[in-house]
Amino acid sequence: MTDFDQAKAEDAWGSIGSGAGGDELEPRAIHDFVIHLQEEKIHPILIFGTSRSGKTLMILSLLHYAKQNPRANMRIRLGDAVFPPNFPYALERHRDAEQFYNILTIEFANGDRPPSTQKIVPFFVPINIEVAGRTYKLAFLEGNGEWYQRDENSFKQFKQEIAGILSGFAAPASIVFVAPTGDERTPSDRNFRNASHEDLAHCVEEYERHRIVRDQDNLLLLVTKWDVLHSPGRPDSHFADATVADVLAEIESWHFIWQQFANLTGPSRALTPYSAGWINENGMFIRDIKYQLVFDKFNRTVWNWIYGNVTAAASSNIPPVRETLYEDVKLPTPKRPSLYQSLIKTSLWI
Ligand SMILES: Nc1nc2c(ncn2[C@@H]2O[C@H](COP(=O)(O)OP(=O)(O)OP(=O)(O)O)[C@@H](O)[C@H]2O)c(=O)[nH]1
Ligand SMILES: [Mg+2]
Repeated sequence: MTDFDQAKAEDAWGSIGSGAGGDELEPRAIHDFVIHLQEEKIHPILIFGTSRSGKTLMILSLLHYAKQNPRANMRIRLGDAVFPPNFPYALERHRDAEQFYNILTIEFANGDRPPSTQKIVPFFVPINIEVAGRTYKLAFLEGNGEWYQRDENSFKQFKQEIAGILSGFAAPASIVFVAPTGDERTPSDRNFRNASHEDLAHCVEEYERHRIVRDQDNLLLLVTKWDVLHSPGRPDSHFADATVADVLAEIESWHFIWQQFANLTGPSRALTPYSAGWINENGMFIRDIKYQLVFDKFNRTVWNWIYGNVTAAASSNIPPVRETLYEDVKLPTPKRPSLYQSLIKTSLWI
């Protein structure tokens, strides 16, 4: 970190808002936490989305894929605690991370859906990822969707831990905005989706407000529950091999989140459809080995994005070298810019 970055990081603490719910944190504690992340070279993956948008299932599906799959080409394990030991609830937060990594991933593998995340404080699931003898550290943010939802016409402020990272973390961060295509229980009901996207657009605004230096960040608009929109069981290829046109046709009408995301300046932005599993309107997983490769592909795509971000953040080259984990889901170099490329600089089309 340069002196300039250090000065900026020190300056930013005054502007951190207070957290909604939970205890008020000391600015010094948040400062030390963010410096700890930087010193330990832990790459934060901040995940925003309303309740039932698919945050927890996405993390579980990614971890399950990496833990179980020989095609994953990487080894992962739970990393050390992300919060310094004297940080409020540090022990409880790490226990939550252990439970998430050791138990919830197994329950997910057995076909159980996780209960709605109900925590007093956010926690991170720290992951060490080893590829070709090199280890990188990252941490997935896990928290309640309710923290990002409008309540009687007003939004809650971001939790201080999150605002602290956005305003004080001097290295690049990864941010995932989770935008569901709908609710599997009532697929034709637009209200769930619209409310979720409106609230998510506010998260993008908050990101912009807190994150002044954001050029090196990578943002992903993750279009979750893709199976609700395009059933895997249908004979067309919209589920398994969505084209740019398929996805644009859907998201162009998403006025709140799509406009907010597309108009954002600074960081690299990407977009991809995603499904953690085929789940029907009764909340049952439909397991069909025929589609496993498609679900694997969704996970490989997101891991590729994460790995690219983590390796670029760790790179000492200028410009930083972004490495690829999976060639099969690598973005082909376009021959000429499409409408999509003029809207989004980085994409994950496969
Ligand atoms: N069809 C389908 N349903 C999904 C998918 N992902 C999540 N769901 C459904 O949505 C529900 C909520 O998913 P979660 O991952 O727990 O949502 P969350 O964003 O973590 O929600 P909170 O913890 O309440 O903030 C799950 O129980 C599933 O029923 C998906 O890829 N496809
Ligand atoms: Mg959750």
